[in-house]
Amino acid sequence: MEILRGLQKPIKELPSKYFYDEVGSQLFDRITELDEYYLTRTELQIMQQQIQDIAATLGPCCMLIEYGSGSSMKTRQLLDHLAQPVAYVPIDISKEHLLQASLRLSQSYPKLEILPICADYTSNFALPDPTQPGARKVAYYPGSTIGNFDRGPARKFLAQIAHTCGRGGGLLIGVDLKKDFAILHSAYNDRAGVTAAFNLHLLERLNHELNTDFQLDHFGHYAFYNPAESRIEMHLVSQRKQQIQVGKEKIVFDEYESIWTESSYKYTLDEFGQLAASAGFKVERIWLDTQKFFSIQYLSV
Ligand code: AVJ
Repeated sequence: MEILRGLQKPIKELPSKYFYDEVGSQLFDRITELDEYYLTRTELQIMQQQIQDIAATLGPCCMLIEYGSGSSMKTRQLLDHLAQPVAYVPIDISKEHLLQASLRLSQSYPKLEILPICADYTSNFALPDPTQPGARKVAYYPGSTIGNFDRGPARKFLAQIAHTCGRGGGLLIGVDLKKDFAILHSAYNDRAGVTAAFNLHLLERLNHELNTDFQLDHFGHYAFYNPAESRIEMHLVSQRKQQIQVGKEKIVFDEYESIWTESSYKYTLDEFGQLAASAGFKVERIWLDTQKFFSIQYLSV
């Protein structure tokens, strides 16, 4: 299985998608409210300031497809301003979250057709047919979650979205930008230690779901910006020599050996433009905050 394979690699790693169980999602929500974590706040600010222009760019009568919709909080603003949206397709791996959010949305937007899909959005899922066929397809991927992908997989995933949306369609995406390393560093090393708790919770989750015996106080949170790779790397560092039982397998840790738990790539506008182009998109519009910390971009197919 994916987790065991990751821990058996010469450089140990765990996929970051496993952060988001119930407690992990709550910890992430607390991260988004931290002073140091500028991403969510800045993206919302851009949305609020530019929503008229964004909605006009997306155009009327589209089918909105959200990748990793979670509780669909940012989507409401979009739905409030889009002209006659035909359908909303939220895709999320967490079923409870997805169905609850869909129910609440259907109460707020009684005329909107809501077609939730419970799936890993990187997998090959089938799009449902809306009652009103032939609508332009617009994907929505906020939060700079694209930053979690390495270059190759990022291109592949964007190309898959381009294919799903087809000619005339597009993608509204949030992309975090390169900036002063100290600001990046603080965003992933907050004083209150919420990011550390979020990182360590991954081990707690493995303990619960795989019956492993990780001791959380034998690992430490370590996050830093790697300029050569343009990414924040988040690690869990073993504080001692230790062995962990994972099913029938023993995983041996040296003192100071790490598990790589997340990458969060940062882009210049040019670099992201090249990535988008290599996936078959054209950058139509870019909206920024005054500090140029974060971007929201509309890419057309
Ligand atoms: C939700 C993937 C965009 O990379 O900044 C926050 C997750 N990790 N703090 C990010 C995260 C540590 C976040 N994304």
